[in-house]
Amino acid sequence: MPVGGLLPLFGSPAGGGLGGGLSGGLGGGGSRKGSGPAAFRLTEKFVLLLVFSAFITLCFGAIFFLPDSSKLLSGVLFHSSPALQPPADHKPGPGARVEDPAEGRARRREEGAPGDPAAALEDNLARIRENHERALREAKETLQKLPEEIQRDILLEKEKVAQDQLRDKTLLRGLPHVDFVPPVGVQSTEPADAAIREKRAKIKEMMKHAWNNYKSYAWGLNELKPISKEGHSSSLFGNIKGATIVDALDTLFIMDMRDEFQEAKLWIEENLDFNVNAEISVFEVNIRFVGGLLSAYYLSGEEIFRKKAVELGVKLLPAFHTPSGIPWALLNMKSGIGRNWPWASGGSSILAEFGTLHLEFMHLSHLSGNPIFAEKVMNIRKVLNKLEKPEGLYPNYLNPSSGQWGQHHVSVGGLGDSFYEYLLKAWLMSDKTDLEAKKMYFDAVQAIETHLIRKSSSGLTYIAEWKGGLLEHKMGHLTCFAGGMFALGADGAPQGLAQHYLELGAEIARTCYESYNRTLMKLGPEAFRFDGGVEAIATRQNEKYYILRPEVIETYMYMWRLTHDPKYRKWAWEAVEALESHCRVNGGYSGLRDVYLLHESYDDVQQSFFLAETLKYLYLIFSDDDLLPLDHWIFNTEAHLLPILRTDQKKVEVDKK
Ligand code: DMJ
Repeated sequence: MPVGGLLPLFGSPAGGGLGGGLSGGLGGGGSRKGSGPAAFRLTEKFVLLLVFSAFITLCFGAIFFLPDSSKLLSGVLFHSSPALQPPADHKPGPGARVEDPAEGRARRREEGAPGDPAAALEDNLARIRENHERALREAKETLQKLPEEIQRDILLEKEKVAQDQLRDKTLLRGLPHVDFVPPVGVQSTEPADAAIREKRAKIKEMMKHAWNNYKSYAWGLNELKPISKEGHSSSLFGNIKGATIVDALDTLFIMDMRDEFQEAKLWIEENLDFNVNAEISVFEVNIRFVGGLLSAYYLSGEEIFRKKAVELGVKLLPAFHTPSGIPWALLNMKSGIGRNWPWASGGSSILAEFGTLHLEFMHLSHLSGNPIFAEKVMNIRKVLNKLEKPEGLYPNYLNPSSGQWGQHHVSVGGLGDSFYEYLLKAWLMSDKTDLEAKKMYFDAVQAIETHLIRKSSSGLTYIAEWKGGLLEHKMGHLTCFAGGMFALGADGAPQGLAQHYLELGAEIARTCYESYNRTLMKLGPEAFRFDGGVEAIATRQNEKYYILRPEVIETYMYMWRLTHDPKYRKWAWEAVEALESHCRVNGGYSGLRDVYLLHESYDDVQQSFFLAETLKYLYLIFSDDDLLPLDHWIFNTEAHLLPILRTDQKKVEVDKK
């Protein structure tokens, strides 16, 4: 795409005029609008002038007001020139520690008498000298920057200050009053059929086994190691604690495990702390923690969950401090400094990560009365809509600085998956008023069908991966969620296509079922292939593991709800039996290293999503449809519940008292 295509966006107040220069600078090509001195705008001239006059003032200050200022000036201005460095005999010898000026002052203060006027004067002068040195350094750095970069830095800094103010305000003043809307369909009736009742009870027992073991051996930590019987920590959450507790909340609630729900709530009140000095994954923390807390609030009406969700949402806002507004993947919760995964194509952000914030952020605005969260995610959409898509497809990588795509890899599995899911659900969650999301979803699905969806020689439909135009005939376990997505979206499909999308969902469900059925353990591998004479089978050792993932069961749940074809209950029950035979251990449930072996090789992790998703979807398959009806609830990508925002409820009711 010509670089100029981005300019109108970045010229707008939201884009802040900052990316125009950057995209021009990085994108190369001829359309460097706004670059070169002739094109300087008034503000840019003004900034340059300011910087220059600050520099001159500092030089004068240094000459006239500092003792021994000539030495200082030469030290500061010419410190990079070896000819002007102090003689070698002034340097510390090998092994000697260099004393920093502040340390020296402190030492001298300790050595001298208290209140020594000479020491105080020396102190003051040294401080002035350090400030001058810093100012000169900054002025020098600023002079080396392009005017566009200066302007961008000013805007980012302004935004950072505004967000810090918002955080302080939100946390100090408390949240506005919101009328709690009693949740629909959270008290389900027992299924009439005794066999189904029994199966449902069995799944609740599985939840108890997972929860009780977590409680016994890893309470308050993120996850459980069911073989070692101790806590498991994952770098995805930095040192935020309690991932299993927050992820399990809504499953406990709908399974009517009220005592467990109360102990989880108490732990959250007393221990859940986001003031951690560590780097977290913005995506994971959003889907599990923000999603889990929002869901618990909407089910129970307990204010603590709303408060914690908004507090965490505010903490995530600095991730959006990038020139394009596309957030960083990783964020230090204390410093607010973000970055991307080092392995991601040229410093790119990941489609499935920045594209999976929308649902939670819309609800954060709804519950806090502050539009900032919605603005952030709507800006992501705006950036995406300005970009040209190769063959109508969305690449997995997008550079947050240039606002341009990285590598042209496309996937409906890892790195892409939940972006598509959130387009569809954004439309549904808006009570079908967000027509932009609907269009983006159906356009994307059409391109996916044309370029990625294929049939194997025996007739299994699968979704391949696209690597810059070449197909890799592999489908991930993660990709299996798409069966449910196609079926859920069928209702709103362009004319005449509803039945087609329902059938496509059923075909994907069948393929994913086969990926389970063709293993010895009857649980699916991480990825399976359709080449070299195989179909729906993992051929590489590092793709044979199963980590208690939910996607196949998630698709069975949607297919069951939308068709009531009994085969989905049958397949789901086969999965329950396989989980019980191969993953259940004394200390909880464990993932498996190879599903094609006769004997289990455990990975020793009970993933928090096993309680949030796998067990919840299984429970729903064996419940009547009046439990969490799909026309009232949306499941976020971690199976947390968000109510559809009815048109008449969309305005937050702020208490005017
Ligand atoms: C979950 O955290 C979510 O479902 C996410 O969208 C994908 N990965 C895991 C489960 O496999």
